[in-house]
Amino acid sequence: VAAYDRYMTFEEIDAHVHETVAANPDVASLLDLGLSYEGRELHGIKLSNGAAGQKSVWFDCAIHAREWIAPPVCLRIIDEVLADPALRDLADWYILPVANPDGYSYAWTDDRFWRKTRRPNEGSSCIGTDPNRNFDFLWDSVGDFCSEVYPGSSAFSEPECGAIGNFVASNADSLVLYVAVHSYGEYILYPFGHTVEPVPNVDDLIAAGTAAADAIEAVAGARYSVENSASGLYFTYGASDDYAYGINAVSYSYTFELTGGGSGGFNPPASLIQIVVDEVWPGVKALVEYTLAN
Ligand code: 0X9
Ligand code: ZN
Repeated sequence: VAAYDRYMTFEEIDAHVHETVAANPDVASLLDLGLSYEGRELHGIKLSNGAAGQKSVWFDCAIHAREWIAPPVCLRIIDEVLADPALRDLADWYILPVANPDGYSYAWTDDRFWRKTRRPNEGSSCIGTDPNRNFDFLWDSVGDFCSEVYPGSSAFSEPECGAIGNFVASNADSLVLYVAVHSYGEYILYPFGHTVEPVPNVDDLIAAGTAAADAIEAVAGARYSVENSASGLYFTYGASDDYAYGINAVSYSYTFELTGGGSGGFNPPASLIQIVVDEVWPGVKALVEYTLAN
């Protein structure tokens, strides 16, 4: 079981992933997506009942480096799915607790509010790309190197994004649900980020998102707001959720924006971790149950 009374470093989380796989060889296996720019392992977990032809669901956390409240949610999902065979009968679960390990590590050592990757930009002293603008769906080159939302020199210029994108595209046959866990704002966002035009299955996206928000509210009283990304937040191009949905890898795709706290919203006290994972897990469960049934 992961620690929920303090934030874990990338090394601690990676070690926890390996220990979990080693301790549960019958249901857990290592999800190895290769290396980050600086050579850190993109390691997640696959949880499965081992049956062939299962549907699957995906969760990634902390593609934005400073959003430390996200990895505990991924770790909590792993704990829950390990403990309940019925959840593994619903689907295979792919969970990547730290999607941007270089940035996450840099946020520990140097800059608590770092957002981007750590790959240098040729011709600039400003480092990094916004990984959630780097996916190869309606990727847009607009933005300067120093911007917090710099989209990168090309779609999938960031190995972290390419690894996730490649996995999602290669597993389109089985995937039904993609969730990127971010902070903050208490939103459940659905595609697209580039338009407020309703997508074809918008009613299903809202119904599933609302099932999740209701389950969260039942625990917490916090009301996550279910919104189109563009109208609920702002316009974006090249985000991971829009990629998964836009290439038709999944019919259900979301970004969870968790509860914020501390300076600027991105530094919730560690005392909030347990509260957030306790309230978000029932939402995740309800979302997976809904999307697998519909
Ligand atoms: O801007 C983002 O990437 C996300 N918000 S955050 O504060 N965590 O940076 C929202 C992304 C929502 N999804 C799309 N716009 N497609
Ligand atoms: Zn984010």
